[in-house]
Amino acid sequence: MLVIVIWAVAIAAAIVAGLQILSFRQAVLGSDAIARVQARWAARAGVETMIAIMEYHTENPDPDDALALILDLQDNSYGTLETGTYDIRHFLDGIENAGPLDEHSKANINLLSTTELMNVEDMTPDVVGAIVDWRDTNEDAGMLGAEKTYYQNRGKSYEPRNASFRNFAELELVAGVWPESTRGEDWNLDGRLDPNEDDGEETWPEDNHDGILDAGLSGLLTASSLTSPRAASGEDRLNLVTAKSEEVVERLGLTEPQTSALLAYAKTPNARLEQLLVLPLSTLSQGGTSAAGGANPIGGAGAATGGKNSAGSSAQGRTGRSSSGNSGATGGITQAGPGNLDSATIGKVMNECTLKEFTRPEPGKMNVNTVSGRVLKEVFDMNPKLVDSLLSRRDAKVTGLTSLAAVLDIPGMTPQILSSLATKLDVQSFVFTISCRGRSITVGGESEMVVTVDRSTLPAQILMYREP
Ligand SMILES: [Ca+2]
Ligand SMILES: [Ca+2]
Ligand SMILES: [Ca+2]
Ligand SMILES: [Ca+2]
Repeated sequence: MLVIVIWAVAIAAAIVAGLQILSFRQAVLGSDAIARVQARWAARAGVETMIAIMEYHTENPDPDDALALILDLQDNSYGTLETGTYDIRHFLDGIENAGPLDEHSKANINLLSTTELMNVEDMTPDVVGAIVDWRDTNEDAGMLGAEKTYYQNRGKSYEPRNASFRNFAELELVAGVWPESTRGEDWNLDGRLDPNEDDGEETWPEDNHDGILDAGLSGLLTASSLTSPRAASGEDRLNLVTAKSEEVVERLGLTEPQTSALLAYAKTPNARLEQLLVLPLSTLSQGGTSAAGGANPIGGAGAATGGKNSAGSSAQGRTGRSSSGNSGATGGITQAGPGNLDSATIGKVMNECTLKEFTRPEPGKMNVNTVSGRVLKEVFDMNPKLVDSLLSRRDAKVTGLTSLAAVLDIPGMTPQILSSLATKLDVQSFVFTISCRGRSITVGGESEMVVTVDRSTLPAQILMYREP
């Protein structure tokens, strides 16, 4: 009898033990699931926080502080919740930064000329040809390009967009482009250095195990930055072609003669606001054009050719001005000379005005406050010394550069170079990519979200969402 009892107890104990193991396993499974959910919600909380900050700054812009948004995003890039934490960061130019990546820190592939595309590291003429054919609206393949038939003949199920690239990943569809070159070490395109991206040849992808993310083309190019009618002040840009002079006086604080000269210039064919940096307003408003010809961009050689044209370039203009009081040429009325605008005012005109009706978002300029030095040096072939002084001027300003005119006086800068730069650079950013990693506090689950957000409209719009 006793034997049976002992035996029964032993069986019961075994059953209990078995049940315990089972329920322990289930608990582990359960807590894994919980950890995943917690991590995912932590990541989500980080993304929502970033979007809320972007929307706040869209509603409450500070035209006197170009870094307000960037710093606010940075300061909140790490957060702790009851059940988890999140952190948001990105690599740019080999340095890891807190906060979302500003898409306006990179060159928009939809805006690059053939020459600029060729400047990009490891780019070959056939790839450049295929990129150009991909985004141009026609079906005429360039010498080394590739249009619809090329893709058809290779059994591809898609054809060139014949319009702007919608996102960076689309570049991998272009003939001759390989993920190895678009992604470099950043195989999951999240802008972060993941363990497998920094372990040498141990796992895919190949990397050099140096603790720095080499993101291939994705570190230099974007397709997401965009234009907006929204000016630095938050108001819509004032279209000088159609604006009334009262509006100009009120918005920009110009004098009457300055206003009429500015409006007169806005109505001339080929008027460009960047020209204000090169020639006096009085010259421009009377149809004077840049003697420099303008075609010469910011390239290294430009520094030499652009030279000291600034002060004396307005040969034709001067004659008009020196004959001051007299009837003078065609325009006549503004002859008395509205004077030149000072550089702060020129900056304001460039920040707040436009010469073109805004119909829909187009590929965006880069933001001088976040722009990658590598992009300026490599893609735009800018003089490296000039880039360095530009970046150190920017980094020295607590409020960043609120206008491009603020760099007119840096070493090596000329009005011509700056005017050319102004066609590519601005002081605003609308599109950011949030790469957010959430961690569960309890068991250490992880979850990641990569979200591209356009804050130019309210509510902000999500352009892309991924959980890599
Ligand atoms: Ca085409
Ligand atoms: Ca990565
Ligand atoms: Ca690896
Ligand atoms: Ca590396």
